[in-house]
Amino acid sequence: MPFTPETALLIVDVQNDFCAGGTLAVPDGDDVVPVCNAAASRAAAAGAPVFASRDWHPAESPHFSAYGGAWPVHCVQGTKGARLHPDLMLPSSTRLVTKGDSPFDPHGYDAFDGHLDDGKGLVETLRDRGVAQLVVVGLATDYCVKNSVLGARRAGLEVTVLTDGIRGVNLEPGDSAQALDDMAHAGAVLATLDAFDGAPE
Ligand code: VGL
Repeated sequence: MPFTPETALLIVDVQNDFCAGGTLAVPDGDDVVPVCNAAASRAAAAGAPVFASRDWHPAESPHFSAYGGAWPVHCVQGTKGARLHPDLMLPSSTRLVTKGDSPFDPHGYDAFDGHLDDGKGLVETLRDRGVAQLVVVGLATDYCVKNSVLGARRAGLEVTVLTDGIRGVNLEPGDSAQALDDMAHAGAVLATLDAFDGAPE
């Protein structure tokens, strides 16, 4: 089932703070970058729209342990840590989905709770484009990837998760395996990029 104009690619939170040297570095997080780039280039070639979500927290976010949340400070609005990984090569038409920017929401994991630069949500934006199918890659398997996939399933989208294009935090061993189970249970298909969209000649 390759990319088509009715498919969208969602690249979740491939930001400096989730990669090597970041404040919440996901083990081997950088490994997703080449898979994201290949998926983005195949999506663009097929006329499939590309979206990149970003965690975009206020400096005093309830998501951070200093303010009652679970996490070290990361992806603070306007900082280097919040920028997309410098090696990501995305089509110029890629649209950013901003999430986690509320000073009140302690989670902000689901890109479907986020908004585009025009203030619209992802569901409405995808519906306007006639998109019925979503392909998901990025960070982290056990948080924002999982929650965005579940959000997409609740919105009635067909979802494929590219397993070679995701990596997990694994605060507890097995968290990523559990997340894969949860996504599959919700009806998401798990596949590698090449299985989803055969390698180009
Ligand atoms: C994420 C942990 C904390 C993610 C965000 O992007 O998956 N993980 N905040």
